[in-house]
Amino acid sequence: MSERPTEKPEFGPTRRGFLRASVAGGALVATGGAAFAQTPDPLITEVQPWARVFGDGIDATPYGMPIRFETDVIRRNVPWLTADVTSSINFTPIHALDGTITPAGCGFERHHSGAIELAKEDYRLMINGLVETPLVFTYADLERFPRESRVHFLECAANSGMEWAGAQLNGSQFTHGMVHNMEYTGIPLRLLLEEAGVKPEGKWILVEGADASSNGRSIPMEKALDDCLVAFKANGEALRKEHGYPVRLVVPGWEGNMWVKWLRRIEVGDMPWETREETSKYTDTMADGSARKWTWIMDAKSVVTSPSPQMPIKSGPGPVVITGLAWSGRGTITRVDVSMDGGKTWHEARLQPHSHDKALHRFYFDHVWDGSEMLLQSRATDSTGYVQPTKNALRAIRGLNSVYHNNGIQTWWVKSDGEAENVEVS
Ligand SMILES: Nc1nc2c(c(=O)[nH]1)N[C@H]1C(S)=C(S)[C@@H](COP(=O)(O)O)O[C@H]1N2
Ligand SMILES: [Mo]
Repeated sequence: MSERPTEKPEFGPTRRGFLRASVAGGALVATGGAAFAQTPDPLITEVQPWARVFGDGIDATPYGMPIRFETDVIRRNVPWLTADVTSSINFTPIHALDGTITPAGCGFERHHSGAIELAKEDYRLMINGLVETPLVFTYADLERFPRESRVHFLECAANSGMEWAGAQLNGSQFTHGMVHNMEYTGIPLRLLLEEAGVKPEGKWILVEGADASSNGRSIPMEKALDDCLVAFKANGEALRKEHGYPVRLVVPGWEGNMWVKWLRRIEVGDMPWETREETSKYTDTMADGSARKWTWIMDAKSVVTSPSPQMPIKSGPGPVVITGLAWSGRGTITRVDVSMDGGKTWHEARLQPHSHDKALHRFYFDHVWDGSEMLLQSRATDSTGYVQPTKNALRAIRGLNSVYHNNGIQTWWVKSDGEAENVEVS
């Protein structure tokens, strides 16, 4: 019997040296050398348990959930904000996501009277008021109208609202997580309004939900006929219960409160209704006591999602991917700059291509970190040329009484141990 040479890899100094030399100009530099173990690594050299068995059968997960190692990528709330279950807010784990689409299962929720369960068979949508023919649609009726699919962000007007007086919540999930971005499939609202026939005096619509709060809002006819969708799918599947199943309104670029869930009625009128949601709420009291009203559009905003307080730099000095999100209710994002010294100097980040109008954009800035402290910021510019302001610039105009529409620049203080904290620079 002839002796055959062993096929087991050897990790003597010579071979290691060869590996090191062969990749020195490429992968080794890019990874900071972290991938090259000094001793034989059983994860490379040994056949692992998962390679010796059959995995789960395909019918084990007819509707899949994330693997158990990812169970901390979840919506979270801030206990002092949600005193009871019927007035609830939670936050998208934006610190742990990448790309731009928010998985429905972790897209934040905001309900004024809880999330209701409404079956398609029980669903009705009424259009009444200043129309030629008042109409009631069933879910099946809606499915027969021409539909479109579009990606849009939804941001609650109160996102970052707790930060008006100063840095407060420690994590991008909590400071900026009242935003999600999904691909909606729905009927242009214009088609349904045309079906009913809007009378010439019809200049506004009132939109209401089927939940107890009804969340009524007035929307000018111009916007209703422009780009609103009566949506029944998000990210390809039926809306989740908490996002308005079976039908919600999509109002691209406008504050989340107008995106009525469980949409049940659209009334056409000749003036706004002045509902609770647009008078005592979703109106800002200025420093002099006057009210700033009808602030529908979400202005350009951005945030570094990693590194951030929930995403410290664990790998020490060397290459670090600085990444975040940027969006504008007025169009697209044309540029994002990143600062590591609290806004003194700026560096243009890489914006991911194929971004959508009034949708989240992803930016990256690849940095070789020397381990010194950073005051990390991002600053978005949108397609109208508007540049995201500092928090102090906003306060100079709007005072400190506001809750809504805080789109100021966020600062993370990244310390030399890689931990990060929510701070402000003056
Ligand atoms: N019917 C109804 N629609 C509603 C609400 C509600 O409580 N009831 N909340 C509004 C608010 S304030 C926001 S920010 C968004 C939140 O949408 P989401 O829960 O899908 O994130 O829905 C809006 N639409
Ligand atoms: Mo909201």
